[in-house]
Amino acid sequence: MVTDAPARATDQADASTAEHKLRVFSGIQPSGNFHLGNYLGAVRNWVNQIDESESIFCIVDLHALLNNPDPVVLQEQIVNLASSLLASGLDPDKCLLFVQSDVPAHSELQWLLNAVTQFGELRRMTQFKDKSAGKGDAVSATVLNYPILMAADIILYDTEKVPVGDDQRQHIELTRDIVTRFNARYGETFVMPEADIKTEGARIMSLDDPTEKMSKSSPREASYISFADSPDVIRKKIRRAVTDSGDTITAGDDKPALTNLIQIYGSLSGKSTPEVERHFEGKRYGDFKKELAEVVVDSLTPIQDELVRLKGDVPYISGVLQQGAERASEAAETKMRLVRDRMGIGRPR
Ligand code: ATP
Ligand code: LTN
Repeated sequence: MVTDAPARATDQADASTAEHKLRVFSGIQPSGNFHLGNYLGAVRNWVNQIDESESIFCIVDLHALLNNPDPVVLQEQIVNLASSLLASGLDPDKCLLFVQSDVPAHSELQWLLNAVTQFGELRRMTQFKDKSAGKGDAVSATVLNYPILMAADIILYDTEKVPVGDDQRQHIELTRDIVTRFNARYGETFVMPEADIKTEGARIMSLDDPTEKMSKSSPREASYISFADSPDVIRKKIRRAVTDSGDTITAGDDKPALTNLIQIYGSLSGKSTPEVERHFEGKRYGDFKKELAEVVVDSLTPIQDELVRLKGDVPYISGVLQQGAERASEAAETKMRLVRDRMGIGRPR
């Protein structure tokens, strides 16, 4: 069970004791179809460490506004994502799961952190460069300010470890800079978080373009394997996945497509890249893809069955999220009182 967060801020000495459970926080956007990259790069790692840490997971609906979602669709995506997370193994008795906007402290802290964040650091973020490309001055301010909200999400709960995929490394570096600056200016207030990025599965690429990361908000369905895909659709997508020239099943810098498929196979079957290469020595691309498709289907089917069951039980999903939000709010509010105090805002007390 997750206990009260606030003790953490002043309780760093605990870190060396045997009972200390690391505070883990991560977020995911309700921005489209939960896919294999989300699972292998992030959510599977959330589940794997749930017993030995105090975990908080957040469906970041405010971040998803970046894509201008239709309000009705956004609500559906929140239910879908919550169901996918629970079905993937996030046991609500062992972690907090809630929706970001249900805890208004996230947006409040985001505004306050603007005071210790520079325009130049935001403009230099790779994600800002990618998502603003070609838009000129019309680019939404959410794209620029996005990493400050992410920093607020993380540091509000005295987070020590942030399990994410490789694409979030830079945002966590910025979060660390924000913590350093805030603590230096206002006194020790926030815990310094660290990224937790695994070597396996941290960057799953698109099936139709191995130079681009698999992404929820991609308009190209063939680019990702969604947890909503049927076994036949999964088999078809893998059969049509692009490959590299040559005929051996080997990874390498000159073989981005095969490297990606080998990564997926290895991550799901628990094999290293050399083991996968050995397993497919002398085999053809077609044989590899057939076996890969079966490994993916077998791994996803039990999660998908549970996902369908949960999705139909909106009152249950809503109850889990409400309970998560209530408990997160208590921790967040205690932290916010300290932050407001440190910054000297609010009426005199
Ligand atoms: P969007 O396309 O809307 O940005 P996304 O698919 O990138 O969505 P996020 O909600 O931004 O997903 O990310 C949730 C988590 O999944 C993050 O920890 C992120 O690093 C991880 N993740 C996303 N895509 C991949 C991927 N292709 N490989 C590994 N991890 C990924
Ligand atoms: N920016 C992340 C999602 C995200 C997040 C967070 C991840 C929002 N807040 C806090 C970890 C911790 C993304 O786009 N993947």
